[in-house]
Amino acid sequence: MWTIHQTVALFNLPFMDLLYQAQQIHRQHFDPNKMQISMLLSIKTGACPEDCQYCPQSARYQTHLESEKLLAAEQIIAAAKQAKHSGATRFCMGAAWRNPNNRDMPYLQYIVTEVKKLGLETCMTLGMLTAEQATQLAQAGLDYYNHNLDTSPEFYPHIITTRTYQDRLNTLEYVRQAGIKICSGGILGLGESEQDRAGLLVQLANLPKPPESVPINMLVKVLGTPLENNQDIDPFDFIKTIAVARIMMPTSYIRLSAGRSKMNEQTQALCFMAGANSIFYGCKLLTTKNADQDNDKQLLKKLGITPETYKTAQGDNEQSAQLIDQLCHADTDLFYNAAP
Ligand code: SAM
Ligand code: DTB
Ligand code: SF4
Repeated sequence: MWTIHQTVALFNLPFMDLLYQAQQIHRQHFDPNKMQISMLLSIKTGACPEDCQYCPQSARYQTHLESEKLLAAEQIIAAAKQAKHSGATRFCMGAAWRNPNNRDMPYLQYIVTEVKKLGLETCMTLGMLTAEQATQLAQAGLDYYNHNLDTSPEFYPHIITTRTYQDRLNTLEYVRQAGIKICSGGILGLGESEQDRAGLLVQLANLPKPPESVPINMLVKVLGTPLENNQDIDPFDFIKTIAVARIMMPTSYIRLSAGRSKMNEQTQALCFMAGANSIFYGCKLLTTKNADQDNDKQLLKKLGITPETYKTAQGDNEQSAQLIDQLCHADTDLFYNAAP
């Protein structure tokens, strides 16, 4: 079990010592030159009843976002095909819900089955789940469920009041019990202290089993949200948090998640050195701009990093070959374009 004291001690290490330790641990468990590539699609956008202060999709803030109802299955499957074609191994679908309605479960199960048939890993993030809903998604074959703890238990009530930290932990428990892999992480730049960052990582690392995937997001400041004028986080503090996460959760994938469009190449490279080995690729996150795809291809190429392959039941590795090909021939543009 990790303590706050131990975690803060890691944060206090000299930067080079911390990075060296993280990189050593990283190399014990992963190929340092491989990157897991996920693609995101918002399957239901905006008009969310929750009050998460960072989120452009909350109905409480005037963010100039066009709401969209749940997408039609054909639209989702077409986007998944393009993601596969671009070389992604995982397709993540997000909905701006507090929780899914039971009446939508058969539809969501159908989507999971169809996306899996394409030879992609599936991930959904739909808000809070009941134990029964988690079981239904598991039965459909959902590989990952994303549900972030976002920050420390102490700082959390300053950011969200419409559901509790314990609600989130309960959903993670139902997902785990149903046999779905957990994707859970947080956001930096909410106004939290280093102690809060340590608190978040302690919560994640001390779960009965740490999440298989840990997204570390940098706040995307969206006009109209209460956090629109937050201070930027120092890139070194961001890199340090990745390194501490890597040390505390040696076998989890750490995703350098939202915020890459505001990071220079050197910051991203240091995040990869600190142990980040997963990214969202594609022009859009859920509702905001992602890092430029051509720049991503160039950056990975410059660093000699290639996409990880997902070995499907059919042994289908062709999609990774696609992205490798595109990384090496940056002029071919076959990339996925999410809805504008
Ligand atoms: N509505 C569901 C929920 O909140 O559980 C799923 C979608 S929600 C948009 C998924 C995650 O995106 C949030 O938990 C949060 O960590 C992240 N997120 C949302 N807005 C963000 C922003 N402006 N910057 C960085 N991350 C953000
Ligand atoms: C996660 O941790 N980050 C992603 C994904 N999980 C669903 C979402 C980032 C959203 C950034 C703001 C937006 O594009 O709306
Ligand atoms: Fe709604 Fe999820 Fe955004 Fe919170 S983070 S406002 S629950 S879409």
